[in-house]
Amino acid sequence: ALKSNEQQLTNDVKDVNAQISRHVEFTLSRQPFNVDELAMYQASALSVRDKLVHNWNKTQTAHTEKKVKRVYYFSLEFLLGRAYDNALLNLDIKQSYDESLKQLGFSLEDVLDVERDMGLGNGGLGRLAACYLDSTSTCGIPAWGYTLRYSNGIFKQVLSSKGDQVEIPDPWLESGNPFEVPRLDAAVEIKLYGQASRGENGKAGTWTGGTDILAVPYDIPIPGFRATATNTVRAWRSRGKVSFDLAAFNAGAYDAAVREAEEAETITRVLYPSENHEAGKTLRLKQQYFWTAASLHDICRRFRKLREPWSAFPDYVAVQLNDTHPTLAIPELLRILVDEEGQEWDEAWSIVRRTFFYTCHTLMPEALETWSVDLVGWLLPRHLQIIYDINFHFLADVERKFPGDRARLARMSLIEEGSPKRVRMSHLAVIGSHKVNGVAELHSELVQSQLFPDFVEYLGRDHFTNVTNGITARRWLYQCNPALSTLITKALGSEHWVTHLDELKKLQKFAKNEAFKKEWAAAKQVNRNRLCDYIESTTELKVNRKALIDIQVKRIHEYKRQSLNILGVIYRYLQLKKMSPEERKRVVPRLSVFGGKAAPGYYMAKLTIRLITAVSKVLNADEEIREFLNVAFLADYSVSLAEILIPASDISEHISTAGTEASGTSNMKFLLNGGLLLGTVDGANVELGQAAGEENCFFFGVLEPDVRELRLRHQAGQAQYPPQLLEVVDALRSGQFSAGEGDLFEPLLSTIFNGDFYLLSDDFLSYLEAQKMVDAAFVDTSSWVEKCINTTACMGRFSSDRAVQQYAEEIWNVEPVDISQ
Ligand code: 26V
Repeated sequence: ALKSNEQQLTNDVKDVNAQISRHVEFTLSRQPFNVDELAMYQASALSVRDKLVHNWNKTQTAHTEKKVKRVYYFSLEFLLGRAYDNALLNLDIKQSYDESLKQLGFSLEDVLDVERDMGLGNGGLGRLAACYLDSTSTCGIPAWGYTLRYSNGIFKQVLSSKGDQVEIPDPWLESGNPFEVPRLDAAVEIKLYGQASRGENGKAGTWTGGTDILAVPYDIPIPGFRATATNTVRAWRSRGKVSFDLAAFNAGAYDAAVREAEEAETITRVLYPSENHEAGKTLRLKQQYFWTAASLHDICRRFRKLREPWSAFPDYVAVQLNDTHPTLAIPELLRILVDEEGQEWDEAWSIVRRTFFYTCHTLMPEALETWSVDLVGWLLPRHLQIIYDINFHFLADVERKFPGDRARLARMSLIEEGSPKRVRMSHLAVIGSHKVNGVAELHSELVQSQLFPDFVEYLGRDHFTNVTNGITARRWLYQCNPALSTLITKALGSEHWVTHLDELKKLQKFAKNEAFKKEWAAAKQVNRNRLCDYIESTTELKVNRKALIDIQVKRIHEYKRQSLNILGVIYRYLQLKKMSPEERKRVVPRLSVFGGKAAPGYYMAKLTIRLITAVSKVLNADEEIREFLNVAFLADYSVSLAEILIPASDISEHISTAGTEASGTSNMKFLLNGGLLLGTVDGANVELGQAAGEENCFFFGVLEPDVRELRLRHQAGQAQYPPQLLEVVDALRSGQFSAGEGDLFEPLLSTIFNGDFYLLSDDFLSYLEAQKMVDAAFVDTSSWVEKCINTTACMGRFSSDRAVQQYAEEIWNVEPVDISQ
């Protein structure tokens, strides 16, 4: 019989050497003299995977034997970044590998650098999914992530010589991925197109004809920190059902023979690179259905093995919908229950509503998904019937509760009337779920008052709740910031804080300890130097290493207001120019760092990048000024680059117009790493300020309740523009930052003078004031460091462990499982 190979997994250096050599010889089929860094990465990573697989199998066996309830996190994006270093740390084997690679003639650091990021996401929403899976494993919560295995992740960003964004494809799988396991045996068939018929009075309907596509799962292990529990991200790849059409092939029509397979494979060929903007593309809808149908197929197969009645489905299955992207799962589960499993409509609808939970991640109207009825009917004819049937029952019920209120019916309907008619995915997600949550306290309030007020009245307040986002301290402190982590562990006496982040509170008693403060500042300097080295090796800049490092990194979007930041930089520059050399010496030197991608079709975002790079060129060439003010735009912001940037900040900027940023999560990461917050009263900034103490943050800007009124004032042409802003605008219009081309940035400037939807002019002065306070505070190093320590000490509640435990208890009703017994 087959036996476990556990004894081959020990972590003594000589055993690790042998494990790696075995993979070099037998998996890679290479000769020992022919091993380059890539081969060493692959062989050593595969040896790490072996150890993960061992824990992984134990976990899955325990979950199956104990018949536990599992949570399934449906997310079109999982921004996992790199896996190798994370696995080494979580398994506590980094030292063995460091020593082993040394003995084999390599440096672990260089080998880790070979790995490409898993860039299967755009930004906050995808990285949140990755943090949450990390926490489910660490906390022992049985969980699966379900997503798509895009062969091209988020594009690589490079800058043209003019300073414009250029997008390059990211074929990240080109040299293989040692951290995934293909499960060819678990492939499923997914249908598209075809014909549908309704059953009589709520009985089974049919869906026939159409095209069948194969969904092949690739599994990625997600290890817990120092824990056996290892959950899974299952990523589906689309394939043609037969690799080609044999009849066509035999008739000599070779290209026609492979066309259908090619078309099928296109579904998972690329991640949509836009955020907060509805693309409305057929391929995106195909992705959404392909993914949710394959995932539900998997979940139902697992459930059937339990031999329980379908009414028990929600006792074993909780599905979290990460935004509206997976909403088709709702009609798909209804279809399975009614058409395939013979359940009555009412019973099936009740099962559906106890299974799903929906997280809303935005307030932007343009990011709320709707799909044209014609497109849905063509691609998914049976699902369109089911959506209409849900709507029929739903509107009848609304009519019973609010008789005669036609306007309300029109507002709430799943179908938006118009030409073309459209399906409102968020309405379907709200009524098809057991609970709806926003991602920060302020956001959850606005979800109820601005997005779904009718649904709050209809379904009751309890249908809506808040779970403030969180981040994993494993990647976002322990892994990315060894200098500070070591100091914290030394001060607190153990690594317990890594899984119990509230323990950071105990750092408060060191906040006035001069020796500790020195060490804290030294750790920060290590991280600042690492970033400065990176900047000097990737740009033409020579940076002042004593400068205050001010960072804004996130997707480029008008509502996030990178433009406010860069206009502030220009203002600072103009003031420096007016000063005498003596006066300048009293100014706090500043390094302003920007990073972030613009959606390829987002003109204003791309122009913002051009503005930042243009300003950077002028400032950095100005010999009088450059020791006092530098601007760096770092290309290709990614998880790996964030790991270098976040530990190095003195302040970071989170300056969205009040009421536009749902939460933000990098704000939490920066503060956890001992940087201070410069921000508006928006998203999770509010709670970060409450936790850290407002005396330790720099807040500015108008408040959310005033935004409406201010926008109306702009529309009425009654707005005031501060002279400081006009001074900056004049400089830009003079062509000073665009080689004399005075109208280059006019489209950006004109949004400020035409409606100023994001209220730049209203916030400009208070932004400059806040920056002045930053400078003043930074001069007093001792009290600055104290603020930093006290801030880090208060970040416990922003742990994703807290967030997933809250989901598990208050929403999913899923319990942690002890794998060891
Ligand atoms: C929407 C769309 C619309 C169609 C085209 C592709 C696409 C891709 C993503 C999205 C979702 C946008 C919502 C989003 O990313 N929200 C962010 O979620 C973070 C995690 O909760 C939160 O911290 C950010 O504030 C929020 O902007």
